[in-house]
Formats: sequence, structure tokens, C-alpha cells
Amino acid sequence: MSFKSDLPIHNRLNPRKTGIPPLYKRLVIGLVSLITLYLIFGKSKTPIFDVPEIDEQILESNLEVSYEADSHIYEVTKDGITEKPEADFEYFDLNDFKGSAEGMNNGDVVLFLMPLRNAEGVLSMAFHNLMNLTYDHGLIDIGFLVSDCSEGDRTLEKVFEYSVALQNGTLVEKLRKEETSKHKSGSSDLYQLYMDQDYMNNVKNSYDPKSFHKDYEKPFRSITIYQKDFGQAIGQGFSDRHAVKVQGIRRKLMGRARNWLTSNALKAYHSWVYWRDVDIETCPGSVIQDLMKHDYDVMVPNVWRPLPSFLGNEQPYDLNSWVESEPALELASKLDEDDVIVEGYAEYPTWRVHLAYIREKDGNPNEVVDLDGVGGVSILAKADIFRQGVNFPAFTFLNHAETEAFGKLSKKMGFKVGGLPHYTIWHIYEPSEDDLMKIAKLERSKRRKKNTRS
Ligand SMILES: Nc1nc2c(ncn2[C@@H]2O[C@H](COP(=O)(O)OP(=O)(O)OP(=O)(O)O)[C@@H](O)[C@H]2O)c(=O)[nH]1
Ligand SMILES: [Mg+2]
Repeated sequence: MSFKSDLPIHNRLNPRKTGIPPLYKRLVIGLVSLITLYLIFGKSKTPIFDVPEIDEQILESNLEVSYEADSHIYEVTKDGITEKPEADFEYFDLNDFKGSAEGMNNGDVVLFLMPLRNAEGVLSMAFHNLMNLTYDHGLIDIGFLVSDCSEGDRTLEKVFEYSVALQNGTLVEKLRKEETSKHKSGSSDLYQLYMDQDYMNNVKNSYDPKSFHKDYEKPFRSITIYQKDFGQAIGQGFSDRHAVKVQGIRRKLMGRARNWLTSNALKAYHSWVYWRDVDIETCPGSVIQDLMKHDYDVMVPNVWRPLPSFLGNEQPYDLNSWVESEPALELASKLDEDDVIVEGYAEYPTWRVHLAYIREKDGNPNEVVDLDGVGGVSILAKADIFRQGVNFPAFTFLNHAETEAFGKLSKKMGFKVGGLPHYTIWHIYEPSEDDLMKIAKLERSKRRKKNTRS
């Protein structure tokens, strides 16, 4: 029986008949064989597949380690097999880095991530807030991502400067000197006179050395600064970045930036990732522990901001943390697949419960509300969720993008997402153009009154 096939395995049973090759072919084959034999047996002094003798001691210690580490890496070289030197690889059992409610006592390492753009003016405040963290600094790796700053902006240089000073223990003094020279030059923010004075006193106290905790100046485990532009063209001014049309584009680019930072900075030994915006004015130093103790996969505090007294002293600020609603789901079902719903705009009546609005001033700071969308101002998340694929969608996911989509995605993947309605951190107040006009008007009338009195 013969097979009609060209496949070599079939031809094994029915070999193709070949004649004797011509003389020149036989000469070439002979020459190549001689060279090969010389190379193998003539030139080489050591056998090619020689396995070097393994030192008994090394073998024993490896056996001991193998119970603990459960794996080793061996390298095949041209001279045999060697165990890779320790410095070349690290072994991590990811079960050890899952993150727990008692993270600080367990030595959980936290990756602190902060995106930055044109942030020069608020960096001293942000670095004070960093030092104010009471989670052991020796257990925190910091990653800054500086992107798309305007020409002439010095965010990157400032981050370099402050980070070095922070790590060598000279930052408090440096910031104090900067503050003093600012006062000497007479620069003061007029709007501060119109803010609620209780709030202003609270700010003053938070930045007063008398209230610094004992490890305020302790260096952090590490600081890494990343610089990469993502092509963010929308201005960083208050009105620019709040226009409804630009929200989708802006948020998706921020999603890219956040994902890029996570992918680069997250290491196997991190148990938690804490995201923090630069423009937070006051925040309890224990914020990481306070969010951690609930043992949620994703947890956020409430974010409010102060306002001038003529606008009512304070305001719920971050509307991106919310509980999903039927009207919003119905709205989403009528939108285009790529449309991004943004909270707080008349164009998108979602009727959702916002974490910001359910705050009670004297409410229990430990009360937890399960959420669907989250804002990015201050997110504590288990590092494990990123390893499993949660990210900040840089595309429209369920009609959301970036942090709100991150909340939805976490939820979809079965993770617990929550917020603390009565635990508040305070975003800075940046006067809008209207507010500045109002302040100027009030100042003028103040002056007029003064002049008529004198
Ligand atoms: N790397 C990077 N950081 C950015 C970019 N845009 C904003 N940031 C930073 O991201 C954080 C949040 O930015 P904000 O401008 O406050 O944006 P937001 O929180 O959505 O807006 P608000 O709620 O109005 O404050 C801050 O720390 C910014 O410095 C960007 O394009 N790239
Ligand atoms: Mg902000």
C-alpha cells in the first residue's frame, strides 16, 4: 500500500528513489562533513554538553530554599548550567501582597501615585500633605507622573528639588524659607479674606510645625519621577477643564496617563495603591489607614471644597463618586456607545446618589456606602485588582471614562467599591473669574465705605 502524499512522514514508508549524486556534490558533502567533525572533536577541548559539577553545599542550600521559595531559575550557558545569581531575579509569592485591613502592622508596602500637570503653585502644599501621612513612610513608594506642562512651567524641576530635599530631611526648612520670602515679597491672596475663618484657621493649624507628627520628616521608601506627555491640549485653568464638551477627551487622556503610571510603577511587592491629586488642601494624616481598615478593594473619602462666605462657605466637590441609578441607566441606554456621561452637568440628568451630597458634618466617619463610580482625588485600592486587569478606561466603558469607569469596571470584575460619606478631605478653592469679579466689587465698596468714614 502506498500513500499519495508529499508529507515527509508518509514518505517514510515509501521513500523517494534517488540516484547517486554527481561528483561535485559528493565532494562538497565530504568537505562539509570533515569541517564539522574537526570542529566537534578536533578543536573543542571540553565536551559540548558538559554539565559542571555542582558543589554539594550549594545543592544543599538550594534544597533548603526550595521548600520556601518553591522555584529556582537556572540558566543554560555555553559552558553548562548555572543558577542565576540572586541579584538577577527576585522571587515573590503574590499571596503575600494581597493587602489587609491592618496593612501598616503587617508591613504592607503602599504605592503612592500622583499625576501632575502645571502644578508648580500647589506643590509645596502637596509635599506638606505627603509628609503629614502617618502611614510609615518607610513603607511607601512614591511615583509622580509629570505630563503636558505648559512652556515655562517648572513643575518637573520643583518635583526634583522637593523630592531630593524630602529624602535628605531638609524639606521642612526649605518650604519654611520659601514661605517667608513669599510673605516678604508681599504676595497674598486677596480671596482668603473672604473665606470662612474657621476653615482658614484649620488650614493654618495643619501647616503649623506644632502639629507635625514625630516622623513628619522621615524619608520615604523611594521616590520615582516619571515624565511623559500624552498630548493633553485642554487648558489646566478652572473654566477650561470644566467645560462639558471637553470632559470625555480630557478624562480619556487622564486614563491613559494613570494606566501608564500604574504599569510602570507597580511592583510585585506592593499590596496597595493610593492615588492622590495634588490640589488637596487639608486631609487627615491617617487617611491611608482610615481607608484601609475597611478592607475594601477600592475605597474613597468624601471630597468637599471651601468657598468664600458670600457663596456659602463650603460645597460638595467631587461628584464622580456615586451610586448608580435607574434614570442614569436609562439615559445611558439612549446615548451613543462612545458618549461619556459627566456628573454635575444639566446635559446629563442622572439622579444618582452622590457621595458628596450625603455627607453629614457630624456623621460617623466610619460609615461605608457601596459605590459604582469613583472620583480620582484620593483612591485607595488593593494592588491585586490592577494585577487582575482593572484599569482606568481610556475609552468609553459603560458610558464612562477614567476613574468613574474604573469604579464600574472594578465592580463588574467582582471587587468591592466603597466610599466614606462622613470622612472629608478638602480640595483647594480656586476663584473662578466670576468670583474674582465679585471680590473686586466687594473690595471697592469696602474702600468706598472707608473713604466716606474718614
Ligand atoms: N500627568 C498628568 N496629570 C494631570 C493631567 N491633568 C491633570 N493632572 C493632575 O491630575 C490631578 C487631577 O487634576 P485636576 O485638574 O484637579 O482635575 P480634576 O480633579 O478632574 O478636576 P477638579 O475636580 O476640577 O479638580 C492633579 O494632580 C493634576 O495635577 C495630565 O494631563 N497629565
Ligand atoms: Mg482637582
